[in-house]
Amino acid sequence: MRTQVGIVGAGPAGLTLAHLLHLEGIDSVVLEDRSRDYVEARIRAGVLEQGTADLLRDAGVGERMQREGIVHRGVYLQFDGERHHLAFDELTGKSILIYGQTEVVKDLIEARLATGRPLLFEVADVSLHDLESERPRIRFRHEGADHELECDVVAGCDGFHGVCRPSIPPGVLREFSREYPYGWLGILAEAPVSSDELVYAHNERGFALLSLRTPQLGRLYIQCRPDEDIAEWPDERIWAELHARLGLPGWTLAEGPVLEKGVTGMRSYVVEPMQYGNLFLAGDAAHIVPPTGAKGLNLAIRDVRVLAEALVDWHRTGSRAGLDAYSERCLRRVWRCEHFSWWMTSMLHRSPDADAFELKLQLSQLRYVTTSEAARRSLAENYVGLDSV
Ligand code: RFL
Ligand code: PHB
Repeated sequence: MRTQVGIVGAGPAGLTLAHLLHLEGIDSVVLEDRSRDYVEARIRAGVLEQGTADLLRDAGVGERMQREGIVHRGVYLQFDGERHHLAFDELTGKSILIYGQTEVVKDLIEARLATGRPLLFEVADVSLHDLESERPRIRFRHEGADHELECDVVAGCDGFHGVCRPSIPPGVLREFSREYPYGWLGILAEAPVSSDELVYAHNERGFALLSLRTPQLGRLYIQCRPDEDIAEWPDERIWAELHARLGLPGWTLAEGPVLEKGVTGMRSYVVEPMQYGNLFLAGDAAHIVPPTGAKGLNLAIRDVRVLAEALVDWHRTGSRAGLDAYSERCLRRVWRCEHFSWWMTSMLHRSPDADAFELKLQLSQLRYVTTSEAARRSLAENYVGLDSV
């Protein structure tokens, strides 16, 4: 088998890349180790930057997103018993779109299958070879047979736990990381959503977030220990904690059946460079952010946009300048989002060893971002996505 771009991973990064390349007449093969059902059901992000939504729409995969996505013009920050609105549209001229990652992935899979080009699910034993040569190869098993795929380049879009990044020889990459002493316990609940926009709540009991997938389907999170045992969290306990952290006089959180629940750890992580020979890493394969800034999916899609442009340029002109600049171009945005996500996380979560000093600093910062126009605008422009980086 031979293709121009071998794509490992059918998450948002791999699927978007395959689609963008197809539109430009560049062939690819997408290899995914999970089943289609699994990939389409994996609940993750819910917030699309306007730039991400525009990209999907311009690429012709935004039809359902435009119909079913919910435009939000801002978010609420809650602390010290009060809820403050940040109007992103007034501050930046931009808004965000609520549309689940599961739906983005379903739309992209449908678009890929419609092209008739290969998207193989449930591949096993994926390994990369000759990455520094002009003919890198991917070996894998599929439906009981061994295969070898020869490519011009390999796109490593296989997430944080994938095989692409570990295929790079030791000593090439530099890693930067931070672990946080807490995680998020998230639920999906069949409950009418009690707020018109997302609520990020600072609370002495720990952070809480009210989000949604549809007006009838709430997505809610509470800060917990990174190793929290979900078995210790019956639904009543989760709701009680959500009420305690999000509740305000005169406002009640609506409850409903919990359809799904799970615990996610939080980390910040970046590798530099995002390239080795003819392997290009994109999305979570190269960087992770804590979810507080809602950046992970958006960054993954930005990476592959840069990569697609560089590959198209190479294909058309023979110049590798875009490919050579790929890592540096992406990392500028990656680090801006790393900082923003770390900053939002530090401002809103309670560390297990937090003292009164830390709490006072957080509250002071929260008051600053809700009262100073300059500070509000800074948060808003980062949240909706900066074009200048
Ligand atoms: P993915 O989505 O992890 O996809 C990688 C794919 O590669 C497959 N794979 C392999 N395939 C073949 N061979 C192998 N050896 C393979 N190993 C792995 C995997 O099965 C998978 O299908 O990475 P990608 O495409 O880079 O996309 C990144 C995003 O998924 C991620 O950044 C976001 O979900 C992060 N995130 C959020 N991002 C946002 O922009 N806004 C949000 O509101 C937001 N909320 C979140 C989040 C992530 C969360 N969790 C669970 C980590 C909320 C949560 C709770
Ligand atoms: C979500 O809806 O899953 C969500 C929203 C905002 C975040 C993180 C996750 O910051």
